[in-house]
Amino acid sequence: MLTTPPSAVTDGAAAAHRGVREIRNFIGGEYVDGVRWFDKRSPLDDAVIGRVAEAGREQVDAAVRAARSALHGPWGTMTVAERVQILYALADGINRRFDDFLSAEIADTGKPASLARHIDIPRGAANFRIFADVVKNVPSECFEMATPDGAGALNYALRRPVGVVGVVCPWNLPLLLMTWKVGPALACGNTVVVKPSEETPQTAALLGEVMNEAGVPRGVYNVVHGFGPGSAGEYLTTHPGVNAITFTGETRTGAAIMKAAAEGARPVSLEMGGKNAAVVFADCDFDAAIEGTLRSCFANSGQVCLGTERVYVERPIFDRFVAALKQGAERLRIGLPNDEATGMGPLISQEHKRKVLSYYAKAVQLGAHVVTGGGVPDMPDELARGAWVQPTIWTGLNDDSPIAREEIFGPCTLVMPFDTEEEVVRRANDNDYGLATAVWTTNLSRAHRVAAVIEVGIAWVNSWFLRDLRTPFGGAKQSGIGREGGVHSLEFYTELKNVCVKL
Ligand code: NAD
Ligand code: 6OD
Repeated sequence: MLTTPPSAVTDGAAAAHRGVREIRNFIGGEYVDGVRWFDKRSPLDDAVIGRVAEAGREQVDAAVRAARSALHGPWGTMTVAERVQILYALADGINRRFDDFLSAEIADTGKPASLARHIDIPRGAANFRIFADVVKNVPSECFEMATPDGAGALNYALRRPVGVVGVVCPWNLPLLLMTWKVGPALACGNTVVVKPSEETPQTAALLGEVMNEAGVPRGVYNVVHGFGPGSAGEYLTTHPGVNAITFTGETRTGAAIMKAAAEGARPVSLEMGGKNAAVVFADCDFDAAIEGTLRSCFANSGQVCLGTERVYVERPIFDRFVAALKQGAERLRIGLPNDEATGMGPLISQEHKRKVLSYYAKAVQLGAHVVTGGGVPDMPDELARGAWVQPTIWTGLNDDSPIAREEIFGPCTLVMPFDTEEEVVRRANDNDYGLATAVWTTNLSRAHRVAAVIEVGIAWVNSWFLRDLRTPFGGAKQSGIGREGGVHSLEFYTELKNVCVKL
């Protein structure tokens, strides 16, 4: 029998003696169990910190049915103005529960509190507020038309929700990336079934409480926990009741989801992997380029899709740049989330640590010069089982190396020299991915020239991860399909309908 405890995460009787929390699915406005429990481990020390209720086909089906009936219920008949007020209430609700979201996100990811406090949680609120403003202000096109009888006709366009949207999320910025999809989906009048990453179930579950507090009708927001194949991810993306799927994660997962969506010809929006290049010209503001590159390589332990894993530096400043980057990386304090001095936390899991360390070993086998890092840091005994790795910088490999071609998703980067603008553009573009770049130069013409020809969805000049949520966001080549952000999100989350009125 399914139990319906009142809150997102509870210290259940079975688990309480270990200090372990129980994290449930959220379906039709209530917290429900699944078919089995799986463990959530802390990245800090690998201790079990949660038992998560895995949704089976039955729960996924119930979630999709709840979403469908909410679509035809009060949510579907609400005016845009009423929906906008609810979205503002959601943003306020996240802010009111700021500390709860902060501690849940930190527990799941191990990331520094300073990072989550300034980026992850505020963006969770902003993602509701901005899309409320977008739908409130977006105009509709209208054409007056002549007709043979002289009476004329009027054409206008209406935006209607696409229906039930499946939202499949990764673990690196859990609340930020989930609300980045849920915010616009709800703003456009859709209902959602969210499948958070198995590594980071807590903030999605907690958001259910805020939905109830904000008066969101039951069934508008649903959460099913679990894994990908043979679990909630597959059940959701193959469910015929899901009208559209929005996904963030690895490119090969996106490709599998695209195949699932082809059954039923359902639209997808895919935000996928990257192997992003920074391009540093000798005329850059050197200190700003170092500070920005340190952030783009090591923020969130390198687990940011927009992060830099290739740095091209113009030869006259190459040695000085590598020395300064090394100094900055070695100053990064590795530590616990709530220590304000912590600059870098652990990776998400033991499994991801093994993957990143396999690249550290491969780089050495391929003949890389390890400028700094390349292993695991010394940690106190109680943290020895955590997913800690050192920030790592390599030189001495070229563009053909797997280290320069494959996404590692860790705190590591390969620095390579270049001689001309034409050469660096060609080399930066010689990659299957095309998500983001950061160009560092004080030459305005060059900045515009390079930004225009680099094959990416986002080109930053003299900055990194500076986000205006009204802009198009997405990846070129194998980094993505479609754009979200501002009015671009409306293209995915609404059906445009032409109404033609003969006068
Ligand atoms: P992942 O692809 O392994 O998992 C993402 C989600 O998909 C998880 O919820 C997972 O359970 C689910 N999933 C896995 N297989 C599935 C399947 N066959 N069917 C349905 N669902 C399935 O990615 P991850 O390891 O969680 O995240 C890291 C990756 O995400 C990196 O490649 C990173 O670049 C990418 N990412 C991209 C962006 C972007 O905006 N482009 C943002 C963040 C992360
Ligand atoms: O800022 C965003 O809207 C966004 N989608 C960021 C993605 C970061 C990837 O890890």
